[in-house]
Amino acid sequence: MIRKLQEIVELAQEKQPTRVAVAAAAHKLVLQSVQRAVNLGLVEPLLVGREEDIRREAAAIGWELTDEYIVSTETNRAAATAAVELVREGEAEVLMKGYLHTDEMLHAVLSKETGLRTDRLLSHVFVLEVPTYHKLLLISDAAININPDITKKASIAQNAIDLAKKLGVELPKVAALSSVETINPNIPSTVHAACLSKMAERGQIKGGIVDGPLAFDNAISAEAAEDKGIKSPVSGDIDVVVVPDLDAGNILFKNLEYLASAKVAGVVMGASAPVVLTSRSDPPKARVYSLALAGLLCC
Ligand code: COD
Repeated sequence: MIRKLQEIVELAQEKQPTRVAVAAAAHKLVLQSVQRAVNLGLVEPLLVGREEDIRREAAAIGWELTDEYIVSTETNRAAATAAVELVREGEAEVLMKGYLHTDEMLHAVLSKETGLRTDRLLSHVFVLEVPTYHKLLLISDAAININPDITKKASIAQNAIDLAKKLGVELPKVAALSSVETINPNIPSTVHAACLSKMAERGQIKGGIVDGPLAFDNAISAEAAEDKGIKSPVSGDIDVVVVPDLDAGNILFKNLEYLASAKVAGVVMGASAPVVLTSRSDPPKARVYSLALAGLLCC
């Protein structure tokens, strides 16, 4: 079982470099992270965007690009479409969001005619290494599905379980989160969480143990659960949290990243290829971890 993000980097380094199409690549932070990943032997990039801008930004970080790295397009929207097309055509194995808005990237990915859709829901999974927790913690969905219903949450849980298994967790433990651990119809996430728990028991979510509703303290700490008299098969040892909605998930992961010094990687599951969807303010390190994670998932 993988316990550190650095282990993901090391495992990805054992493989051939992953061919990555980077949409809207003309930005210093984006190029720095791709350059770092190239130097680590993780990726072989196709940088999609305005050639002039890509060359200027690359020169600013001292990266002399060879022609075969660049695919020239005029606008961000065209870059997103072209990068998705490179993945569809098999020229690239992974799609990476550069300096453009998440929804712009996702619309290209979700296009019925030219996107990377499958019969599965696309959902994002953050993989966090939190210094105060004994294993990697997966958080989903904090980046794509805004206010998912129960059916979507079941798919979100399934995608996260599938990723946890790829990271070597045999039987992932999932906490379906809410603010309290008893069912209150006035708090819809408690009802959703209880349903997810039952759906896993009935085989509608496969390959993991799902329990909920759990508040974050009872999910993370067995003592906290015990103090409240909660008997849960996952408390204190969870691999995955399924969050009530995008806002809650986003606040949770940024909290852990900024206040608890968590290291972060992330990937979109459910598309025909892994998609790296880092935020525009993410440091190069997070992007490199995400590229390594995506590399591990493809092929
Ligand atoms: N998986 C698969 N198909 C989907 C998904 C999904 N997660 N979401 C929508 N679709 C399909 C629908 O079935 C439909 O066919 C088509 O895509 C359009 O669906 P809409 O109209 O419901 O979706 P949109 O286009 O309004 O929005 C989809 C987004 C993913 C762009 C939207 O949910 C979004 O903006 N998410 C938040 C992204 C974001 O800003 N994240 C930032 C936080 S870091």
